[in-house]
Amino acid sequence: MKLYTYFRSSAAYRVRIALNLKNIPHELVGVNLLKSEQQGEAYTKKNPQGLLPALETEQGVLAQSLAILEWLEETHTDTPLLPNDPWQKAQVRNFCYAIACDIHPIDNLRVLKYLSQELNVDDEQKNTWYRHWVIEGFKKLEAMLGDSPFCFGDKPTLADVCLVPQVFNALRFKVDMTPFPKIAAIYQRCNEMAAFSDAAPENQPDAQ
Ligand SMILES: N[C@@H](CCC(=O)N[C@@H](CS)C(=O)NCC(=O)O)C(=O)O
Repeated sequence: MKLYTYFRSSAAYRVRIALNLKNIPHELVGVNLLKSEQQGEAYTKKNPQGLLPALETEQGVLAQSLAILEWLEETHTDTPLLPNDPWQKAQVRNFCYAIACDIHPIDNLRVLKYLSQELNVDDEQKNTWYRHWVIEGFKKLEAMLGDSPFCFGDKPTLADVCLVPQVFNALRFKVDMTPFPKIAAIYQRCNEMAAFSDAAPENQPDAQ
């Protein structure tokens, strides 16, 4: 399999973590978001949405990180990242969607670029926008967490897979994590595992 990725893409980071947790051999192919390579013909032929990540498989190319995660979960069952119980599974998905549908879309590159390039918002205002929506989202996530070592239980699930990249981004934009002790502790615990740390942006071949 080939994963089209950019070191700082948090949606690609989710898939990198899952591939590592499931020990799935794969090749990383860099697509530089700062050079807008995701909009070039070579890439949009594979993923018409022009966004990262995309996973090239024997069956074809799959995009949307959550669709990729679910497909990996169904096709590589040795290390499950979703609980068996339907109710618990729905809790994990609820947490994942809160990140991937409600936090990430309003803070990603094309939104921030539109704010600065089209609406002439300055860097400070742009960063305030970013931090505001992440902090609002993290308040809700913190309230959803119990006292388990990982988001839901004593081993990582897709909830942790989605949480870690979002926290990485928040720290990059200097979000104060003090009000979110549960999220911060889970982030630290996950990063003690090689599957997470190997997937971290600074450890990617295309890291700048
Ligand atoms: N919902 C999509 C989000 C994809 C997405 O927004 N990817 C970002 C990188 S994290 C991207 O390609 N941004 C390029 C752009 O905004 O032009 C997913 O989960 O895969």
